[in-house]
Order: sequence, then structure tokens, then C-alpha cells
Amino acid sequence: MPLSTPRIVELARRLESAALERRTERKLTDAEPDFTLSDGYEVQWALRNLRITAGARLSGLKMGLTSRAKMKQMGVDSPIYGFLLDEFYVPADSQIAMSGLIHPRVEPEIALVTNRDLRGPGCTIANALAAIDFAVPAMEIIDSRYTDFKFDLPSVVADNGSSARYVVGTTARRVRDLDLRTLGVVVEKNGEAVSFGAGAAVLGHPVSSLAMLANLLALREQIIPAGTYVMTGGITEAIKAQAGDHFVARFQDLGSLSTRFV
Ligand code: OOG
Ligand code: MG
Repeated sequence: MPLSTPRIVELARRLESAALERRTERKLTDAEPDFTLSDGYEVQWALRNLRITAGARLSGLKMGLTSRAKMKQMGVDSPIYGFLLDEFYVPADSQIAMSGLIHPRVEPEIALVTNRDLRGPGCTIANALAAIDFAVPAMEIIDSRYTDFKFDLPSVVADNGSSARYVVGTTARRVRDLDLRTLGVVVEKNGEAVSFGAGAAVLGHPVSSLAMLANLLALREQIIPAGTYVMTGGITEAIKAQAGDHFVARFQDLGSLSTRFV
């Protein structure tokens, strides 16, 4: 049986407080053994409404768990979506305060910005390609609100795909001028190359992730409006960050971006 609306809001508040107070919670399925994926999305949408009521603005959407490397690292087996808020945004080559985070990890992503509404069901990679304005390089800082970064699919969906911060690079390129499948990325932590990948790691092609997002949103009668910034999901496994760490993501054909944890 689906959870009641008051219970959904209570669980969303629990995750919101954990993020604001930078402490962890037990994963939701521990307290609610029958908690389903659909309950997870109900909590995520309630969390989004709570933040927007508190004054935050929606600044984009994200896909997560779109690469084998990420699914294997987290022990889950299917892609998910979440939302981005202006309060998560960090400009390229600036700093991120550890005081606002719990146990952050960094992952390199290709982000796409749309120029037409995109809707499912039945959205294909060709439909998605026709709706993209440009690609930009990005890094997502994930920070699970669950103890030891351990969760299952319904719990991580409720926690908005662990989203916490995102850094966006400034090299915007038209997708038709790039081969997003073979586009490579190297992540350096404190000057040492620590992870490597290419766009094809993301569902075979990062634009498939955008099409999948349109199809997942259609299940709730939602669309991707024109002008939406979409992160397509971590290309490599996520790398742990601590105060003092400096990360650089070098993307072939899309430039580099960096961030320092302080
Ligand atoms: C879940 C979020 C995954 C991605 O890009 O795969 C994600 C997690 O790993 O905590 O954002
Ligand atoms: Mg991500």
C-alpha cells in the first residue's frame, strides 16, 4: 500500500533536516520495510516542494546511476533521476566548504542544456538530440544523507540521488560537433590522475540519459522544459573528498574545471 501523504512529508522533512544539519540517517527502508521505488519518488517530490517553499529555485535536473561504474560502486542496478537547486550550484574553479557537507564524493559528468520541450513516453535518442542546445563539462558532488553512503534504490531516490553540489564548466559546445561516446575524461585529485572514462559509459551515449529522463518524467506527466540544464550521470566511480583536496576534471573537447574543498 502506498504511504500516506503525511508520512511522505515526514520522511522528506527527515532527509531535509539531515542535509541542513549535516548528519546521516538510517536508510528509509530500515524504518519502512515495504517502502517502494514509487514511494521513493513521492518523498523526492515532497522534498523538492519543501525546498522550493523555503525559497530555493529549481536550477536543473539530474540522472544518476547511468553508468556500470556507478551502479557497481553503489550496489544498485537501475538509473534514477533527481532535481538540482540553485543552492547546490558552485562556479568552476572555486571552493566548496566542507562545513556544509557530510562525506562528499566527486564524479565527472557531461551536462546538456535543452532548447525545446522534451516529453515522453517514447522519447528516443533522436528526439533528445533534436532538443539539445549545447553540452558543458560538469562535476557533481554527491553526499548521501545515509550512514556510510549505503542505501538501496528506493532510499537513494528519496534522498534526491545524493545530490549536494554541482560545478559547471564554461566551455559550451554543440553536440553535433562532438562525439559524446568517445569523449574522454580524466579526474585528478591533488595532481594525481585517479579515474578515467568516456561518454559511452553513460548508457552507451550520454544523450540516451536525457531521453530516459523524459520517459521517466512522463510517468508523472512531467516534461523537460526548454532551457533545462541536465546532468547525465557520473561517467566514472565517485571519488571521496576531504578538506584540502583539489579536483580537476579534464574533458576532451570540453575543457577542464576544478574545485577545492576547504
Ligand atoms: C547516487 C547518485 C548517483 C550519478 O551520477 O550516478 C549519481 C549515489 O551514487 O550516491 O548522481
Ligand atoms: Mg551524479
